[in-house]
Amino acid sequence: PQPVRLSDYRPPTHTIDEVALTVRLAPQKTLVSARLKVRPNPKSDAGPDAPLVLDGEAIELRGIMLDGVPLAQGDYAVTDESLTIARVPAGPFELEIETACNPEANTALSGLYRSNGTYCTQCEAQGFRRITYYPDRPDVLARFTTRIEARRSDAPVLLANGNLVDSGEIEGTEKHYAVWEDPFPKPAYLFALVAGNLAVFEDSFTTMSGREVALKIYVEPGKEDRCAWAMASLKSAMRWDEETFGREYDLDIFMIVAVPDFNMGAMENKGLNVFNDKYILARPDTATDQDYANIERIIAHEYFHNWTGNRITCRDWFQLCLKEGLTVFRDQEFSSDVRSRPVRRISDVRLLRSQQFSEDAGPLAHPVRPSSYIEINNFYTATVYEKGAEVVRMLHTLIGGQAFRAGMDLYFARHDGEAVTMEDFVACMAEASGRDLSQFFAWYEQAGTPRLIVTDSYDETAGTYSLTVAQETPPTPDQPDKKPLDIPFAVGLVGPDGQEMPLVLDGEGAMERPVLELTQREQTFRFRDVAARPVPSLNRGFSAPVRLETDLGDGDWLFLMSHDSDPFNRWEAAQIYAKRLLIRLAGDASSGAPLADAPDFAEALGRSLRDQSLEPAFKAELLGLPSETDLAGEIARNVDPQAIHDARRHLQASLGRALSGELQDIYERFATSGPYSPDADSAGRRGLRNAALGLIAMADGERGAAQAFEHFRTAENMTDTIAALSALTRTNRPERDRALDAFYAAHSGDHLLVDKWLMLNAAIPFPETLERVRTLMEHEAFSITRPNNVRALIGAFAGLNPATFNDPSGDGYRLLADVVLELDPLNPQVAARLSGSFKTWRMLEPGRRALAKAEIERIRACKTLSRDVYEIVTRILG
Ligand code: BAL
Ligand code: ZN
Repeated sequence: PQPVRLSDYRPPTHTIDEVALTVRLAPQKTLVSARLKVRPNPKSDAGPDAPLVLDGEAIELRGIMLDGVPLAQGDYAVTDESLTIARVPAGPFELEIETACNPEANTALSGLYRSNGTYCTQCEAQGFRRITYYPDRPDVLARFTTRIEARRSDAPVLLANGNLVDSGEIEGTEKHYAVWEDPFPKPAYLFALVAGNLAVFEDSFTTMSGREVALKIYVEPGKEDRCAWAMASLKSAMRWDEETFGREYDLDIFMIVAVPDFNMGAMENKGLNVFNDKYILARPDTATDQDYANIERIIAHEYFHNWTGNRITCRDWFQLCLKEGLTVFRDQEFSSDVRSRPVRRISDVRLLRSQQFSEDAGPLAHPVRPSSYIEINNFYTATVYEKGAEVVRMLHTLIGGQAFRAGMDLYFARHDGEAVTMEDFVACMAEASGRDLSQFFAWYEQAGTPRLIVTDSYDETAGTYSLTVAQETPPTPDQPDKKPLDIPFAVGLVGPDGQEMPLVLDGEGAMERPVLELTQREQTFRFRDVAARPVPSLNRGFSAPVRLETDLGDGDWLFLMSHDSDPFNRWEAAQIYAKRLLIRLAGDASSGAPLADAPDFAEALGRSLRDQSLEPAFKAELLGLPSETDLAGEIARNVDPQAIHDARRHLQASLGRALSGELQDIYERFATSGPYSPDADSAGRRGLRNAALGLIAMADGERGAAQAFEHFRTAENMTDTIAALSALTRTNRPERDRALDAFYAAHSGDHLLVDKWLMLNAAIPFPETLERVRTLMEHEAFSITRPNNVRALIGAFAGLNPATFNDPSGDGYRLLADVVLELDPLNPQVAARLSGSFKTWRMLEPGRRALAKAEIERIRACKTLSRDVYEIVTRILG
């Protein structure tokens, strides 16, 4: 397969003004008639005589007419990927194309498919071409009218984008129809159609200008009682976007459909969002606090796309971060406002570190705006999404909130209805702030996580304190040399008494905002009026997505953990302390040396747990040690995943013992009674209590497991049930399987809970899990064609269970490769994502490295690989 390059971008030869689709649904043969109003694009450099090339894949062409005249076979050429009409009129013309597709056979879940009997579509990035022949690229924006026909008994509900303009029976048949009209021009990737037997949960929203919008959430019948939280989240997101960005919803109806089989989390189709049902359905007895928070976040994310993505879309797929980075930033801000800002920041940074930093440090590293791809679906990555959001956040920090809002207003005013680039977005920010952002732009183009090396010096006599910051971005594939970046570096100085010291820059005076701007390879900042040697608090709030290297010692981190006024950096200090400790312990575990306890760290944690000024959710985050993946990334060479696991277990057990008094006290004090509420405070209290339980269970095998089992037995909501089970899965005690069996027996009829059960099984960190996972693949609860099943069992095994996945026998790698090869012909997108689990193979110690490499090579040797998997394994092998 050939790569597609950003530098080869050309405007489309033709544009489409209107699309009238008629979709006659049938499980194995759906007929699609597409009437397109086409005209040559005056902006094309190909001239008006250019042939018309339409994309098409896995569809059967049944006929074409141009301006009402059927085309003969010699007038056009069809390949597996396209339909070309060599001679088309130099002015506007109408094209009518008849095609057929097979939704039932569509296991790739791209285009039109069936999920548990419901017809639904997924068109981003390039699924529309599996429905009809079309210029399937985001810079072709057309108005769509969609007529759907189906047997009423099969599909009583017929939905598409926009407003319903007609519906009725088709006389003489058992069929009915509905016609939907979307007044907003859109690219094909935002097209959606849903049809099936669905129940609806309804509400309404009055917009800031007083318009009434009907809100409808469609779910499988019987699940209407699990929609209230999604609806409340939607209304809260709609209000927030009005208040924060002045953005009002634009259609009279907003619909969400929840389906069980979906490649992604959700999709922002215009007026008709389609969701993986795990991000819609919630009841206290079926969903955890984490599920509730995810639902709120993802509902908001998809809703926010209506302006950042739909009204203003991407010129080409290289600009994916234009909508994704910006929309993730918006959903982060939303949760920060409606929940706790520091806690959301911590969870975003955890995600960034575990997913994006590891991506950026290995063979799959790519810039936030990539410059080439083989398969665009492989670029829905942590880099585009999470680092993309960090880049927007840095812009916000550099130019300030007011200028940022002015930049957004300008962006919406200038580009509404257009398909644009990152340059267009950044130009709005530059104009609104009056700043030159050309150096900043390198964040979009340069891959790799920058390292900041910070040294300091204090001159007691002069009362000055200097920070020298050097920046360095490591080489990444195709980018050996890096330019210095424009980096907002938020800092504070903490005095020996734990108080914040003033920041007075020598020669410049008191800093208005405590943010240094790094633009050179090395810079020194000198502060004056510094009465005593401070401890620097660096990169506050994680103002830049960088790795920090400092001379600070263990004592400094413990000091910051107790005294930093920036809550994020209090947490960060604990993480860094723990990371240093764990790396030492992993070294000891590897060499068979005894593993020491950590009384100083335990004492500092104990102080924080007793600190009444800290919120429970924040304390729960303090108790969460850096992940095994993060530690592997820090060690970076000759990684022994088992030693990391042993070190982390040891530290958890040791903290559990040292803090047993505090932890039991929390466990008892935070016991709740009364009805469950998903609000952030209540969730934070449960989170802290469950984090305490996790350490208690690690500290004392027998008593801990008994307590966790009792927690499981008496749980009154799914949050506590899952917390008990995850504490038990980390033990090797008989209570674990008793609880898992009881859970499955109670919930085998609920696919979302079955997925939780699969995930818990896959995460058991002992070698027997290899066999367990293979056995579960044969279980009635598992089907390889259901992405949620695959992610829950195989994704969790490879992603959440590093010790077992990296078993020294190589069996974990073999299992993953077997699944990738089996899944690839069925669902290449999900197979490719799974194959990405091999991305850190080069960091491993030589034995495991060789075994992993052999399995990746076995995948690559397959002659019939999809483009998706081919691209990932080729890049991984380098
Ligand atoms: N556009 C794909 C799903 C999402 O990021 O919202
Ligand atoms: Zn998105």
